[in-house]
Amino acid sequence: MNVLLLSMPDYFEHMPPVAVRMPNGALTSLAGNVDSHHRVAVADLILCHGRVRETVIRLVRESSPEVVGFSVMTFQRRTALRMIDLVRSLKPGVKIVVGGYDPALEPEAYQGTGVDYIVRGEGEVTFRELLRALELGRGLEGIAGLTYQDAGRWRNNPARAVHHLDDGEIRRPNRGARVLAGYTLLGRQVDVVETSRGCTYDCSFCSIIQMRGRNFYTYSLERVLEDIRDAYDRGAQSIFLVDDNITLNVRRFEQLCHGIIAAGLNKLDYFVQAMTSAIASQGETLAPLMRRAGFRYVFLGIENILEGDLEFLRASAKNTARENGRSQGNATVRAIEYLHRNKMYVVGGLIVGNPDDNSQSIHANLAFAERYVDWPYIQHPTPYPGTPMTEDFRQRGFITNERVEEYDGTTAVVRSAHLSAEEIEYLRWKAERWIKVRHMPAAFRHDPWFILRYAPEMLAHTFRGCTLRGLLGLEDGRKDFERYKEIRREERAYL
Ligand code: B12
Ligand code: SF4
Repeated sequence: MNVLLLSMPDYFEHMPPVAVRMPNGALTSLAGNVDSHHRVAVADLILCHGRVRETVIRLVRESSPEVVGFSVMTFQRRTALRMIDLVRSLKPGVKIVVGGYDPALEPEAYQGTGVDYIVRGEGEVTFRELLRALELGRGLEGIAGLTYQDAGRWRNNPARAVHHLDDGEIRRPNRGARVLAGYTLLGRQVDVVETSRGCTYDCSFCSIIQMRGRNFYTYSLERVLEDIRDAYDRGAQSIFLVDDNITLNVRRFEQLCHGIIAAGLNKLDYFVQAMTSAIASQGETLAPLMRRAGFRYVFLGIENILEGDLEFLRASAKNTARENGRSQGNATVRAIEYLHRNKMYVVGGLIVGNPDDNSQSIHANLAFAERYVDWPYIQHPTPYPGTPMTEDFRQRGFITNERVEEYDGTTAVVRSAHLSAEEIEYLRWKAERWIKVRHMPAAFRHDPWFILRYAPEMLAHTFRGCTLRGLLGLEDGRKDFERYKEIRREERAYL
């Protein structure tokens, strides 16, 4: 069968396509796991900004798919549904499959929309079995993890058990299926690699637990190194390790670093998401090793620097430093010091706008980011489907915006007890622009040509909506903010 797999073009404030165009790891993993006689084309639509409609029309013509699969996050739902209509209009008989966090956690949103099949949870084996059943005209009732229509009614087959990853059931991704080019992270070709799946914590804002439960499974290091090698052979210069929480097993992470060095793959730049408590407690030995392995940016899920907010986010445990099993207070500063001492940059993940936040508590977090983090990744609590936090906000009546296309993490859609959603977003937006600018010299030292060429575009993105008068304080900065919001509203019409 001919299969076309698409990821959505929607991006959010911290990932301007001029600087960041990352592949979607799910699609190549699906492509690597269907039976080998299928012809699969993978297209990440982040690569064709401004030409989304034309590109989809061309891809449908060229690949003539019998099945089209969509990978969708919640803020991309509206675009996905529009694109499904477009694909159907081009090829009425095509079968449409959706998967990823949004369809899995809110399948009802896709029923009655032109979608034929919804894949819940991990997709490799479910999708493989679905293609087999469609090809052979078999029934679908035995395919775990599938939601489908039967005699006009939607049926949810039982959930599929999470894969244990160490048994070879999931084969390596097929990057050769990609039909678009141009992936980049600040000018270097980037690829994504998974080494593990899952997390044993239960932060209230995170979708992972609802998706797959609290667990942690790992691929063999041999497979991981082969996967990195494959990405490298295809031109990658940077690797984003997309694991939910690779630092759950620090010994294994250290072995991976050693493996990368031994295989000579430390000439690549690595980006990883890490837990502050693990870096703080093991950083003495772990951080220098990470540096030798090529790690350059470390995303730290700091979430918040105030205890009350951390409790609300259920993120206290992962931010607590421990020594000999004893709590030694907040781990964040210590983790950051280890990373900085070893010449790595900290992408600081913070969440402001929690239920009890007022302007002082938000300013305290912004001041922390200004002082300690190299690249701020500050977001607002966002009520994604199925998370405990969503339920909490709903009960308090704090959700002020139900337009899911704005659930991108940097649009505040929830108010606090003291501030409106708009005010929360304004405080963050105003401070964060300047923190980002401070990282330009470091980025310039690493990639001078890229920065020289694209700095104007990157700055224009960061300061969208701003006038000189506003920046100099001669005009109320809120006018700049309103213009920014308007630009953001317009650019969400990807199709
Ligand atoms: C790495 C990552 C990123 C990276 C890279 C994204 C990319 N291009 O792949 C970066 C840092 C850029 C990123 C950014 C964002 N992310 Co992100 N990200 C992740 C993370 C940690 C891993 C994704 C991944 O690659 N997993 C590995 C692949 C193999 O697994 P998978 O994506 O789950 O896919 C499997 C199934 O879902 C399913 N499947 C998926 N698609 C499809 C399609 C079909 C047809 C089928 C059949 C099956 C299927 O099968 C796949 C294989 O088993 C996830 C959390 C997680 N555990 O997945 C969050 C996550 C997906 N991100 C999330 C969000 C919200 C964002 C942001 C909007 C804001 C933010 N919080 O950072 C931005 C927006 C990005 C943008 N486009 O601008 C949310 C989505 C929640 C939701 N309900 O939509 C998640 C779940 C994290 C969370 N907060 O809980 N992200
Ligand atoms: S530690 Fe990270 S991956 Fe684990 S539940 Fe919390 S936010 Fe999600």
